[in-house]
Amino acid sequence: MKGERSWRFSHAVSRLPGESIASGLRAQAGTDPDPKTFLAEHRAYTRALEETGAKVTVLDALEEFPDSVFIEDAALCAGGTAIILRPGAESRYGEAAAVAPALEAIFGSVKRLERGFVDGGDVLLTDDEALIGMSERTDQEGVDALSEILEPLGYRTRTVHTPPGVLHFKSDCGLLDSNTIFSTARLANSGCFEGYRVIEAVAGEEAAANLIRFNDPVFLRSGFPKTLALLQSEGYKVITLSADQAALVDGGLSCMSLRFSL
Ligand code: CIR
Repeated sequence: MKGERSWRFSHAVSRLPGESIASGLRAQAGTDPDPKTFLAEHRAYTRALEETGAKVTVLDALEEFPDSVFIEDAALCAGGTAIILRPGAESRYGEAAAVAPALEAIFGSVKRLERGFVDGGDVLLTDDEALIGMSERTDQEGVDALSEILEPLGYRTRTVHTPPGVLHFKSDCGLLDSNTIFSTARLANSGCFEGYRVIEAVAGEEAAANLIRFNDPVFLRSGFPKTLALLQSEGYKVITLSADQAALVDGGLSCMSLRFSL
């Protein structure tokens, strides 16, 4: 089933950050994100997705869930199906039920992960494969349960490992096209991308690896000039977007939308 289904999208769903984003989870204490600046970055992000021709639905902020702007962790859209996940952090568990009504309205019905834990940030979809990274948020039971849902949708499953100290599998990689993955060296060196072409992140710019291909452009976090030049030299059309506020709470570009075609 090779084609364009891993990067050509008609729709995206996103959720506004709330004032409570300053209480978002993070691995290391640091500066709190500023809700107003985050909102401005989020608007620029959703507008950029829309400018590719997609319909973008922006859901209201959920103050009771500080990390709910990172909507990708609560659900996965694959093969025309929305799957409600079970996020692995206790404070984020309720985000799954909270996103279900919006996805039911768009898809008509949804499937649900019934056991284990999976954060969507640990799932990299290619056209015919789901690479699922075991991590502090995603466990074997969740991988097994998700595989059972994805296989009838035409995805083989490859269980891979998120490097120690890295929040999510996709913190360190992103899809560039149906056969090409951009990855940090520390992740690529694990051999998890066998069969794909890998473009390695530039040393010192590893944080740029959390990029997304959404229709024609690749969206890259601004502030990584060597990565920008590398991707352009490889022939990709690149749009840079600030995600500095998301980064203060360990988020990036991929986490802030669900991307799919109907
Ligand atoms: C968290 O720790 O869950 C959030 N502060 C950041 C989630 C980022 N999501 C992602 O990488 N998929």
